[in-house]
Amino acid sequence: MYQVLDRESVCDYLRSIPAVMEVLGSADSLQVAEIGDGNLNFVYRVSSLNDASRSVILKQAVPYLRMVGEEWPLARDRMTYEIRALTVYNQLVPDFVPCIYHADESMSTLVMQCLDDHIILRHGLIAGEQYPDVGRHIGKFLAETLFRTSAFSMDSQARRQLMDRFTLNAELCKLTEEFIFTFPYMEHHSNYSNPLTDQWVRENLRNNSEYKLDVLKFKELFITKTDALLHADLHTGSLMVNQSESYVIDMEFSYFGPFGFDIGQIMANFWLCTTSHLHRSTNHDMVNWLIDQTRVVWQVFSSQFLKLWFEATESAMLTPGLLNKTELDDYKGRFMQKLLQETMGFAACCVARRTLGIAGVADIRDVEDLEIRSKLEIINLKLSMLLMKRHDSVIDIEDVITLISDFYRAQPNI
Ligand code: ADP
Ligand code: SR1
Ligand code: MG
Repeated sequence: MYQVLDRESVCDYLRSIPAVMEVLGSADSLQVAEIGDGNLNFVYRVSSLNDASRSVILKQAVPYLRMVGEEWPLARDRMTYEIRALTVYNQLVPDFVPCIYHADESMSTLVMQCLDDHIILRHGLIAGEQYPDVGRHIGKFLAETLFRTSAFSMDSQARRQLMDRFTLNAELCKLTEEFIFTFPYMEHHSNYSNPLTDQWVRENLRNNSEYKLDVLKFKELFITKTDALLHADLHTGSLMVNQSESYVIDMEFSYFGPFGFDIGQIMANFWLCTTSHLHRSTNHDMVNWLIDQTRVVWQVFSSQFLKLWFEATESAMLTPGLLNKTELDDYKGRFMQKLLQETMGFAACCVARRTLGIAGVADIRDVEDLEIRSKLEIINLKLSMLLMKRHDSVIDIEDVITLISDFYRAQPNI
């Protein structure tokens, strides 16, 4: 029976779960802190008073959108999809996700490994911290999760059965359809407003038919393309990192969608932070490092994806004897170029939504001076429009990196 937990009832709830008590040890000395800073759910860190290293995270979905309140109902079955995706990820990429101690779809709760030695990547990047392996880890995570749940890897029936477990993540897909692909490009009461940016947006972005029609093309891809199981909310707030490890959290938006959406979303978030360092940093070290990490993400993703593809001889897509090596190599080359182009288009949408929509990013929204913030916002929007304009002509990742580097080199320090 579903019950909303609070700081008091969390302990009683956990005490009734033997697998969790094995981690926490003694049942009568638990401490609880609500640490959720996300938009949707409640997250508690529960630890032993005697031994703070014994800790777990309990995440519970409530039947509304946390960032707005009870007046915005939202089905709590989003936790079912987070549990399912985290279970799949634990099979595919156990080194990159927290392990599950307990999951209860009826209570919409997930109890998982507490990442005490890690911080949210967004927070670290804003502070100017660099993580030497993060781009490589993200590239590997993307290749393994996307390839192994795609028709290039799975057989047709098994893949459709897996898809079936994610098809009805309907409310969260609708949130994305609206908040990433619709509202930011029109007047809408939910949009963020900075009076110093609004007029520029009206004149240059919401009046730009070519740009809006391109956004619609990507909305269509988001709705219709079912390449692989996506995380679907893969931004720098969904990664917890330290100098040697990277963990992906918060996969409640998971569904079968286009490969490029996950890749484009994370790249967009690196570039949002790049823009913020035109103001936050006094030199271009962080700007250059962030851009370079997006190169690494793509390089590692594409080489690992192609390696897995080379090893997969039979799948829903591939039947031995259908294509010779030259034909297959030709197909792969065109496929990877098209995927990079789609990635750029999705990145363009993600940059715009985090600038104009309700769910902004701290990288930009935490800049208190409205004039400075507006300058950064307009840079983001110019970047989004540039990416969208050029997305279908990029040839390879060096082309993209040249485009991005030239763009940032042309911006003043703010
Ligand atoms: P939401 O779905 O509401 O966005 P998140 O899954 O992003 O919630 O979690 C909110 C916050 O809780 C994260 O930003 C992070 O600080 C913390 N958190 C979530 N999962 C863990 C974990 N496994 N270990 C440590 N902290 C976590
Ligand atoms: C109302 S949209 C809230 C946003 O927060 C989540 O993290 C997703 O990014 C979603 O789009
Ligand atoms: Mg979330």
